[in-house]
Amino acid sequence: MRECSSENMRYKILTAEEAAELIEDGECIGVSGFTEAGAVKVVPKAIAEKAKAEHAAGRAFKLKVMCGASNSAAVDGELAAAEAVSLRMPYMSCPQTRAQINNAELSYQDPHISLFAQNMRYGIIPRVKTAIVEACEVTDDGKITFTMSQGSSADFCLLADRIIVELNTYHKPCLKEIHDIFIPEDPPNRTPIPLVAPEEKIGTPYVQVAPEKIVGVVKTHLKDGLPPYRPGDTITDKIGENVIRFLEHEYRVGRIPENFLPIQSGVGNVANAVLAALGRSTVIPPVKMYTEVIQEAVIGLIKQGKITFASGCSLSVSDATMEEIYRDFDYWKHKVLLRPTEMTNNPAIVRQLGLICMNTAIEADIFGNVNSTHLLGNKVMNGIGGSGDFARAAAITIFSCPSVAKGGSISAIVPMVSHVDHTEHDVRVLITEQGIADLRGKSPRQRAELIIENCAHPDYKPLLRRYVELTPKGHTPHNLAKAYAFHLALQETGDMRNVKL
Ligand code: 0RQ
Repeated sequence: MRECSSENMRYKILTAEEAAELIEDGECIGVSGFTEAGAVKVVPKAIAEKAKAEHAAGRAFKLKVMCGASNSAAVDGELAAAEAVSLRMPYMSCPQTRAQINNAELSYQDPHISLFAQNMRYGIIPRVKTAIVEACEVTDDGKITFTMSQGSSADFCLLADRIIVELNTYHKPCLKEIHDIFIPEDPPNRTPIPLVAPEEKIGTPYVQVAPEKIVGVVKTHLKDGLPPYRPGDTITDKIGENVIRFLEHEYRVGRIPENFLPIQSGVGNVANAVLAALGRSTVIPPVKMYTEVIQEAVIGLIKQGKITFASGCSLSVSDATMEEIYRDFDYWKHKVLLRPTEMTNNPAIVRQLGLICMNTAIEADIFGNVNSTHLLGNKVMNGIGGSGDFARAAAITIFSCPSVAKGGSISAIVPMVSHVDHTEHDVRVLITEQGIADLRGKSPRQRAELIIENCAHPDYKPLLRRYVELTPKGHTPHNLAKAYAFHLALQETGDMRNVKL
């Protein structure tokens, strides 16, 4: 069905090991991949082997690793296992990387993803020396077309001194029809970004680099290897239903326009359940999506006609779905579009399009502050990802989570979050499987009442009410002495229900 257009290309063909040999200790590398989608597949493994050999020989070998966001087991997993990473940016979700971060063996910086590329261009964060990117096509005049994701790969290629391309012949050059790369000028010279609808193309399908920078091409023929879609459980299904019930109500009363608003949805189990519930709604009309990760559940909704178009920076779908997309590419090329994260997560565009943004919390407090990243304040889970980019700029910001975790021993609704990612000013609606708290226009005391009554688990309602009663005066019923009593009970007894107030 396809033939790589670069059979007689000008670039040097390298093995993964030869490519790895180019990478030196202390270097900053920029690696493609956003989830497993579009991740480089063989060079990172070879770098990990090199790191192990260097360590065995008593030599230092650690790299600063820049990615779009979370990356594959081949990138994050193998490099972390080889203890080859000194700094990782931005978002990650890899267990080995997480363990090293939480043991303070690896520096992790977790910025809002929309600013990541601009900050690298400004020199605020380390600039990549070598970009290692997966492409479906690379032309002799330096046009690189990515595969299933963009993230910050275009910026990595433009900023790097040299580029190693993994040319994956499993993917087809026709993918250029679903890519749109637009890199804005830097302030103060930025002109308005000319994007007014999710389906609009405003850039080029490839990144143009100086061909001399491409120091080698490594050929592969590999799928992304994402597992099939996992259906939700009763709790996540109930959360999904509550989110959609809220949106249906807003639509019925006319606070969402007739043709609805474009939606953004986070990743993970809860996000999948929300999308599944959207598919069942007979009230919400077909919608467009302007999001970060286009995940598997979106594909089903596009086929169903519920989502008419999805713009994102990563097409994070199972191998079987990818095959389906290739089989009917003439249909799909009009349904999905991939952009750099600087565009997908751009708060100016989010505000302009009036997105409904739906992301997930680890815990929320009774005033609406949300923690999406940390356990007990000091152990990072994954990172903020794009959730902050979307939360503040959205037309409606919804955060959701199960009301309890770990069999009920942890309440997701607490007096005060142990880490703040999204403040009470950004969080407009909080939803659990218990119900919906619409916080818009509510004072802190009203918010506390709504969140406790509508979102907290019944086991924790009396304890949270008692906390509010402890502080009868003041604008915000916040008690400095007891604010972390729930967390301390968890730390000391393994169960927040043992809290003493
Ligand atoms: O752990 O798997 O060991 O049981 O956290 O929790 O409920 O399965 O939820 O998979 O949707 O992940 C916030 C982490 C939620 C994710 C987070 C434990 C719980 C379980 C996972 P187990 P769930 P999800 C931007 C979108 C930040 C970035 C973002 C995330 C595990 O959604 O990283 O929003 N978000 N990006 O048991 C201890 C608690 C806990 C807890 C849950 N309070 N204490 N453990 N867990 N609550 C935009 C995009 O488009 C991508």
